[in-house]
Amino acid sequence: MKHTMDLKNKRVIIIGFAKTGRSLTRFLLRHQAAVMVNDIKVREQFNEDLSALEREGVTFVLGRHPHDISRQADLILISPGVDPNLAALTEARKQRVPIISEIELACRFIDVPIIAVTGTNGKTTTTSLIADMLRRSGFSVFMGGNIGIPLITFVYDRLQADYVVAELSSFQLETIDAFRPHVAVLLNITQDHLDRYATFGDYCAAKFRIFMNQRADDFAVINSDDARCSGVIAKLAAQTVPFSGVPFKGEGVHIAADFFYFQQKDGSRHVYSQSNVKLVGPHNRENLAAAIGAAELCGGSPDAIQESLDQFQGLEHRLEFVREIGGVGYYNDSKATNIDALLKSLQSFPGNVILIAGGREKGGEYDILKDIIRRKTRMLILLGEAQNKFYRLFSALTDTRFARDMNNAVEIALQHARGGDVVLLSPGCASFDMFSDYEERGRVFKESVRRAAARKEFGEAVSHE
Ligand code: UMA
Repeated sequence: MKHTMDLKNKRVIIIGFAKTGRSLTRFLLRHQAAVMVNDIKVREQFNEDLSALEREGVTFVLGRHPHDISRQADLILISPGVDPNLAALTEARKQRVPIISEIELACRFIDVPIIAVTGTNGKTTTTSLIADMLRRSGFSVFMGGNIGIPLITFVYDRLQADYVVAELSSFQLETIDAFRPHVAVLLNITQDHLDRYATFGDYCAAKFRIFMNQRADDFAVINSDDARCSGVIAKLAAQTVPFSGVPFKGEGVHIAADFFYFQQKDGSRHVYSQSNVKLVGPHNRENLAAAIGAAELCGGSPDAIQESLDQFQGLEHRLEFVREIGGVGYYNDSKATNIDALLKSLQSFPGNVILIAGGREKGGEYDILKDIIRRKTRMLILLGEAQNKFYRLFSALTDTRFARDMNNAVEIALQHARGGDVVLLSPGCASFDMFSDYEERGRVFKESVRRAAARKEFGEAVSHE
């Protein structure tokens, strides 16, 4: 899909200087653009010396987003975390200065097929599975995007690959223009990021942009059991390849009790066994089905796909088994940053869950959790800014406690857990009220569990003496 952009001597403003902004800066300097970086943070908030980049010609405008900054630009590149409705960007649109995302710029320089994965939940798991299935099939793969590696690094580092597999967020898709994945995967859409979008419809519309430049020789792998996702099928130019728990005619993946069936256009099938799959929960069945569909469309070999299904261990912070203490399983699902992800993690256990939840709310309808919290939790331990709201919503349904911090939450869980219980960190909220990100939150949880286990073992050793 390569149609390169001439950046030499172009005045380019990068808004946001973290992972994306840094990668873009390096890339643009190499292309001899005149680079200005604009970030709301002040200089002292950056843990690095910016003067080396200044010596290379980069101008930093820090501490605010000046309303008229676009007057000095031919192009604006925004980081995903920056809201495109900032006043400075509204002004830029008036000045007709193009505003694009990093993935848009990257795709102009990528000449291998892109497999793009979006959805509210399951993106990282599915992206990693597709990359794994294709690698096991003998292809070279670059994996990047929302997963933490900006796509532009593939271009900057002059990497070679047969496929680029990209996890994409709605934020990244908001400001694409020509970005066109050969295979676009839409996993599910439920409420999330309602602190950024005015309506749920706006959030869905951002996700659907993944399909907007696809053509008849491209593929859309879509969860046809999700009404929000399947509603878009009739409007697509690409060939639809659904995945579903309900059998259907035509090309796609059908999930049955112990098998996945990939049905080809001619009606013939590849059958995949689920018996050795390690990922738990119904949502992971959907992620696996989507990955099979994408890998099959890219020429993945059935043997390699089955091997991946059997061996893929799951990812850190996603229903990650931490350890057992006294017959109680501790699970880290810190990546569950929205209501639907919390719902899905509770669906993955039969019951007797001591749930640690809360953090910074992102909006949405928490009421959908009431029934499952009543049925599956023995105790709810609350953390962070959402504590009071969660208490109001759920304390009548289960034994509910407040925790001061993660250590205290784990301590309370340890005191009350009985053999056969599950202690589950699945916050249903963002982490930014107490941690730098969900990964730090997950690591602190695991460290607290490790310390609790050591204390318990030590305590037991003492009491035996
Ligand atoms: N900033 C401003 N003005 C603003 C907002 C932010 O100047 O109004 C500045 C901040 O001060 C900071 C920088 O912008 O210096 C942060 O930019 P960013 O939030 O885009 O952070 P990056 O490090 O570039 O990370 C982004 C994605 N972050 C977000 O979408 C919030 C990363 O996804 C992604 O891995 C990375 O690009 C590479 O593609 C993370 C994420 O949380 C994992 N994604 C959300 C999610 O998964 O729910 C969508």
